[in-house]
Amino acid sequence: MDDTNRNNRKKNACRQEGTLVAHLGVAVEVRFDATGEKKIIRVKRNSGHVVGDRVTVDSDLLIRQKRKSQLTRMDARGKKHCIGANLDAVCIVAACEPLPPPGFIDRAVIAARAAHLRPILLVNKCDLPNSKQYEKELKKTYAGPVSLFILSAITGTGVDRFTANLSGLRSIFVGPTGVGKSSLLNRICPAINLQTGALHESRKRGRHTTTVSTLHRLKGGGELIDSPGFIDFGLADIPVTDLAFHFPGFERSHDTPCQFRNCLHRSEPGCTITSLLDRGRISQERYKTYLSILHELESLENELRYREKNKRRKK
Ligand SMILES: Nc1nc2c(ncn2[C@@H]2O[C@H](COP(=O)(O)OP(=O)(O)OP(=O)(O)O)[C@@H](O)[C@H]2O)c(=O)[nH]1
Ligand SMILES: [Mg+2]
Repeated sequence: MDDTNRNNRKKNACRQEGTLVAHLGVAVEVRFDATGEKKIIRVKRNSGHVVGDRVTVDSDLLIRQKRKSQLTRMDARGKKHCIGANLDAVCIVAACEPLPPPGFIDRAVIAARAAHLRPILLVNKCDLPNSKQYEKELKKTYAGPVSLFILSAITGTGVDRFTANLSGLRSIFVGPTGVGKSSLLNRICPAINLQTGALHESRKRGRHTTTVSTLHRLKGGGELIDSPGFIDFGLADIPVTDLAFHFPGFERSHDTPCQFRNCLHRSEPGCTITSLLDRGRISQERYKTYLSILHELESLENELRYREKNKRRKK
């Protein structure tokens, strides 16, 4: 073996492939494929790495590999956040206490579908007396096109039925603070023992107990990511003409395209969605919600266009 080959072999020996399993701000934790061992590696605060990223580690240098998929949201100030990488499913956790902000579930379903991920709706805290009415409302709106599970992290109701669906998938829990994401993970895998936090007594809101996203292997196969709660699930990079396709409640329209490819389903002729609405096959409530999200996306597109124009003018 000549010197170059020997050096290359040495180099490759200290290169290891792995998965980013926790993001700690200025450091990340990587789990190596070959040994299963974990190592903390320092990174810049805004490195852009997220839990689920595939990485190559060369001594203390971290090289991120191309992502197969990612889930992104936009916060109230218009900043985009990648929440997880190389995912298969997004488990949207909701509860009757604290209730998610209006539109949260719809936006989460749309963001998941737009990223080619399977949305799963989890209605946690079914042991609470006021859960029944909430479950009924969510079932009416989402059950069918979106897989929906009613469960309780406290009593364990419905948890096995849900976890039977996770094998072989990498899923992420998303939801507002206090809905019970970490409690559910603890129920699924008691050994993980994540910190959970009681709701504020008077306002019945969560306390942002989880501050770091972490990826966990499940006994029955599959992986689950616990993430910190957040309330703004702004949609990022979804063209207005794609919105209806991802919108929960419009699935009936998928088989019959509208007359115009760029139809926004307001008053265009030959529109499948308004026709289904007229025949009562799409509910007024779903249509109204669609229009409000459409309006929001249009305003965002206009703002981005305006900013681009200004940038070009300044150059
Ligand atoms: N009654 C009832 N309470 C629950 C259930 N699941 C979680 N809780 C309670 O809800 C509170 C919040 O739970 P967490 O698991 O910390 O919620 P989280 O969604 O992880 O919150 P963040 O980490 O802040 O995003 C805790 O007091 C839990 O005991 C449930 O199924 N039923
Ligand atoms: Mg938590």
